Amino acid sequence: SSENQYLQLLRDVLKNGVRKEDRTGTGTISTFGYQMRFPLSEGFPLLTTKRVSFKMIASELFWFMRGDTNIRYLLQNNNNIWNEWAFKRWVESSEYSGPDMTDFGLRSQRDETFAEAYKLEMAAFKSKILEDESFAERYGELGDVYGKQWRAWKTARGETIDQLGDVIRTIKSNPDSRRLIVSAWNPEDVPTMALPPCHTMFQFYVAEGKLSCQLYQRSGDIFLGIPFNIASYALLTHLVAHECGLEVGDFVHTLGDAHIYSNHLEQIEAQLSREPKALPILRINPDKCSVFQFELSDLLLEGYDPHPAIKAPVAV
Ligand code: DHF
Ligand code: TMP
Repeated sequence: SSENQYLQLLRDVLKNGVRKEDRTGTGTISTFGYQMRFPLSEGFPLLTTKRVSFKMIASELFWFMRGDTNIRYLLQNNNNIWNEWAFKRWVESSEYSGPDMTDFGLRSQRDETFAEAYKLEMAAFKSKILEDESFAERYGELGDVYGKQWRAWKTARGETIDQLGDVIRTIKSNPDSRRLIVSAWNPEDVPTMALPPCHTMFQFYVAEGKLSCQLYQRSGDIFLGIPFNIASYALLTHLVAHECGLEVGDFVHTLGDAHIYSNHLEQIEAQLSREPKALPILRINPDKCSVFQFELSDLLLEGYDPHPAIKAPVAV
């Protein structure tokens, strides 16, 4: 199945990658430039060699599509994948007066006493985001990340551009266009983002009644981030195809710096010892049409029977 493309990426980087230090201080094995292709008609590319949460992928994508950049919506949907990057801004702010949380990502892996204090602070932060709206407005914000750039890119004239809405309209009116692009990389906004966009830009392509999508990802955490990114863009392609009355073609995933963090090696060894299973099938509620109206209950993933999840620390 197309899962082998991902497993091959793991093997290739283990074999041919080079040691490279990185911003988080964790250390990686890295390679530059890599491409995978997932034919979406063969099944939905959610990994089966470890359980990956489809709910988190869907709620993160809905969050992008709403134009939302505040983790409050994610927390309301029990999605914790962006907490660390909002938390980082909070503990670095002048309003924070709790215990010192400098380098919490690395320290919580190395120091158990600190890890306990960090857990408490993070739990308090999450409750405050959920309960206190004005706190959430200030500290749940990640800056002008994906949602903002996709739906309301600021222009020099003080207007906004709905890149995703525009691209969907163009797919319908001019499917042969070679300009079906959405860019999340806004150089003017990069300095104020909690994390500059990893999925930098994507392009749609229509031929023979099928919609394909290619993503350029500048930086990819092969064990944690990439399984999410593959499924997220596969889901986006399905939703846009559904709205435009097209079949799904391929998801092409192009990577810049593709890296394995040095503290994910045992997990990857375990994953590579497993046999992939059949991919699940995605069903979409046929009564809904616009991609901006979908909710989790409109999606059904049939036949997802993965191997167990494999935990790993995320580099902050
Ligand atoms: N930083 C780094 N270093 N790697 C990332 O993949 C990453 N991804 C971000 C933000 N910053 C990042 C946003 N996406 C997880 C998955 C995707 C994601 C962030 C985190 C993650 O931790 N996944 C775990 C647990 C998910 C769960 O709670 O069930 C996994 O096992 O997949
Ligand atoms: P960087 O900004 O220094 O490249 O760090 C970002 C890290 O997050 C890097 O390991 C890539 C990873 N990442 C993904 O793999 N996928 C994602 O969707 C996001 C947001 C981050």
